[in-house]
Amino acid sequence: MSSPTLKGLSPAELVARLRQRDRLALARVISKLENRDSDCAELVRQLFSKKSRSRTIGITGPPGAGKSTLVDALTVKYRAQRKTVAILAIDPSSPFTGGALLGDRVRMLRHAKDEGVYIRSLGTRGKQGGLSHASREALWALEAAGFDRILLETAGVGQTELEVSGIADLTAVVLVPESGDSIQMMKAGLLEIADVFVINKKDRAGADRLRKDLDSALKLPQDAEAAQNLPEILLTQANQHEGIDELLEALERRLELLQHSGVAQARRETSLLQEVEDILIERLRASVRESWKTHSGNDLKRDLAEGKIDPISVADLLSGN
Ligand SMILES: Nc1nc2c(ncn2[C@@H]2O[C@H](COP(=O)(O)OP(=O)(O)OP(=O)(O)O)[C@@H](O)[C@H]2O)c(=O)[nH]1
Ligand SMILES: [Mg+2]
Repeated sequence: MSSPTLKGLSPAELVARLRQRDRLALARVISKLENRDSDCAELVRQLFSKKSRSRTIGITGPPGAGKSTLVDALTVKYRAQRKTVAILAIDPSSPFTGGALLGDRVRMLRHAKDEGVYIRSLGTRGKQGGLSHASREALWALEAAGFDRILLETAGVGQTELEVSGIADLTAVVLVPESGDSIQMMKAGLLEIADVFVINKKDRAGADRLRKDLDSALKLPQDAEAAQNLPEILLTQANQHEGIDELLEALERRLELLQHSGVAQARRETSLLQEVEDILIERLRASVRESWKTHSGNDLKRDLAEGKIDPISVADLLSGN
């Protein structure tokens, strides 16, 4: 992945190459971000400096729903429109990084020689805060490299997906007829994050039923503005490339709508504020750990364990209050 010709390049030089679409430089930069390399801060400064015309589409949903198959099918369509595509797969559970999972890799082989497609996956390495930082920053790297569309795939349904949906311009939630009833989906927070719903595997029994359930769940009493912006529901059979044209059109329509209504800008701002907060919280954590060392930390820990002092008083002492 790393090229000898990149050795010794400064962050500014690496990013300059990345902006020229040098794939090795792009891969190198993302790896450094993922590994929280000491160059990270400087890389981010360099990456963040320019406005981007890239649009990021988050694709999320339960394991095996067909997200990767959809991403592949969408990529084919975007390429037919001469749009460049970056695919970023975020796998919170996987310790493996630097390449797509095996099945995906086979499926993606068809794009291997296409300069207009870049595929990358990110694991979390179990570091706190690692996922959100690395994934946000990796997106900035892909934006700096000028991809028209960035497809961000996240596996599973949980906190990570909700978090990741915050960094995409638009989130498509993929469900399958087996996904269960709409009440469960509401509980999982999916209704709130979805801009577009995809019911994939429409060849299976229950797709229409799910569409009806979803439709009525979405139409529960809403204010007039919300009612106007209800997410569209699309049915697809991704492995046969069925319904993909309609899905792409719906995604593009929604991107346009979000752009014009100012929602896109508001989301970006919220995401950036969140990033600043994450950075500050991480720094505070580090400084808290440090203060246990510098003060009479061990004595305090013992007193706390023996009930001689309460937690609030310990915090006051550690923070110098
Ligand atoms: N019957 C049917 N199978 C499909 C359809 N779309 C995808 N599949 C199959 O479903 C399986 C899972 O597809 P993936 O695209 O890997 O699903 P995924 O959501 O990316 O899975 P994870 O990344 O593991 O969460 C594969 O065997 C696909 O071939 C469909 O529309 N109908
Ligand atoms: Mg997948």
